[in-house]
Amino acid sequence: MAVEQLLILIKPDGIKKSLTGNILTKLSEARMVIIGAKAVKVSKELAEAHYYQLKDKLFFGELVDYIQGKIYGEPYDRVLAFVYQGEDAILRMRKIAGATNPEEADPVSIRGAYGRITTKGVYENVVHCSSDQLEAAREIKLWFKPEDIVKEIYPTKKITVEKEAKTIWT
Ligand code: IDP
Ligand code: MG
Repeated sequence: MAVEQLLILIKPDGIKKSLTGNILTKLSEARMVIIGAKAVKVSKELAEAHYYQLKDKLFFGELVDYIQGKIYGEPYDRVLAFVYQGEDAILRMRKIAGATNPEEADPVSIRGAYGRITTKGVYENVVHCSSDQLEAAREIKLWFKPEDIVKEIYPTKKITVEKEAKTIWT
């Protein structure tokens, strides 16, 4: 058994349906720990980078709109992003999340219980769950900065950035 990290996203349909609590409760059955958490307004660039492997699919445009929450608008056009860590985390969390197609997913899984297929054919399946360790590392580095995670899970380095505009509290 290996300790793994993975990225979980509560997608905009999960936010819209007010399912955050239900989803986190369900995921907690796996006894993993959360080592990073934040709300993210997803840019087109981030959405396309996250789903780059699906860029040739016919549903790619709709998928990018979906993860950006375009069809829901304010205040649902965002996702909640989590980094979880634990023994065999990926396999165990994907089991709780359920199959990609919500109609084929175990009805007791998150996607089976709460997902739907839209009339446009997008699988609105409520959560994203990394599929393997390589993808998890790529996704976690895409969504989180090293300082946003309470543990150093991947090697880091220090760089000095000069004259970079930064927003701070007034
Ligand atoms: P996964 O989320 O279970 O890892 P992926 O194949 O990585 O599944 O697909 C990413 C997301 O793209 C899915 O979660 C779902 O929202 C959407 N998607 C995948 N396959 C289809 C499809 O055949 N039709 C419509 N949407 C799909
Ligand atoms: Mg995937």
